[in-house]
Amino acid sequence: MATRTFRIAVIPGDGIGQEVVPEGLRVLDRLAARSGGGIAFTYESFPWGCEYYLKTGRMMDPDGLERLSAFDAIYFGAVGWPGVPDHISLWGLRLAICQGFDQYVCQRPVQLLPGITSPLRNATPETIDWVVVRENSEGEYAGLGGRNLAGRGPDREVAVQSALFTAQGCERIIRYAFDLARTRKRRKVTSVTKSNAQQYGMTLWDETFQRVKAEYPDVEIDQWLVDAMAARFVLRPETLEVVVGSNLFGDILSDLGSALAGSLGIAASANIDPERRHPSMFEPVHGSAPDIAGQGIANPIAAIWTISLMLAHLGLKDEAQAVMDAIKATTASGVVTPDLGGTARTFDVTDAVLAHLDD
Ligand code: GGG
Repeated sequence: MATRTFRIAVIPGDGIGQEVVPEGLRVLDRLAARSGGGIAFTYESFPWGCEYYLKTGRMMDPDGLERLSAFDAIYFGAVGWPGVPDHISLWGLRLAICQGFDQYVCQRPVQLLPGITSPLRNATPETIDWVVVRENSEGEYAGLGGRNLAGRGPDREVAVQSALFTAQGCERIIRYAFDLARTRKRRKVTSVTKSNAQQYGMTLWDETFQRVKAEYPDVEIDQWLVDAMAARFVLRPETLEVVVGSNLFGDILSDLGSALAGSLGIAASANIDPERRHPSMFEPVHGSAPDIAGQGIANPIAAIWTISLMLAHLGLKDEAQAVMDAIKATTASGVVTPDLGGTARTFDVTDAVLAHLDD
């Protein structure tokens, strides 16, 4: 049997990124070992992040994208650390890769796993189960603007930050959401904007949504304003299936969704180039968590669930499902870290996942 080898670029980044990424790699190694030579993963690790910045003045090397382009996928941990301004670290690494590779989809599943308690009174794994599709290439993260006119005097500086919405950018993310809905148990897409107040960019989004939906008569739709949607996440989560929104709204809503599913420590995400012109990048939603970094208690579930998303993207559907099943068996058995009310350490949780992979 010929071995299918997948080349993975590994960027642990900062803080707990360095603790959870090795746990995800343990899962990949176990899958390779149990495949009997069917699949293999090779890794190259990149030291980029805030420590690298403090040494070199750069979050990643100038030829970083070129080097990453040789890989089948990128596995990323977290970015951000005290001592480096957050906008420097975010733009220098995560956004440089997502935007540089036009990974215009950020897909973030929200699912209540067995054994985990949601802060919502009546939540069940059936009522908390949807996907946030975050536009990942433009919108509020276009980086357009500036700070100037400081010469006007102390406390009178002016800053401008503009959101960019293009018809093409809106169409491709909305179309992705509709296509995704066709793969889900309920074919439904909910679009989120704030077009009553954001009367230019977000009306373009709304109009594009209306145009694209005509091509998907089999998919149910609704369109909500983001403030009302935040309340709906809490009050009527069972009505959600695929939620598509701008870069900023998608980011905020997916954090809310993760909290409702029990913890940011379980939330996975995939930054995808659907056209596969470039490698896609897979990362837990959580950041570097300086408050718990180095203690060995970071929850590895988000990083391991992220591995499942990566496997699915690489065409390894059975392996992706096996990882999800092992995660669910682990949470159901109560082997969880302190963010979920448990006493397990990072390593213990991965050990349990690996044991369930062998069930
Ligand atoms: N693993 C995700 C991560 O490190 N995120 C850092 C962050 O601050 N992200 C903000 C954003 O992507 O909007």
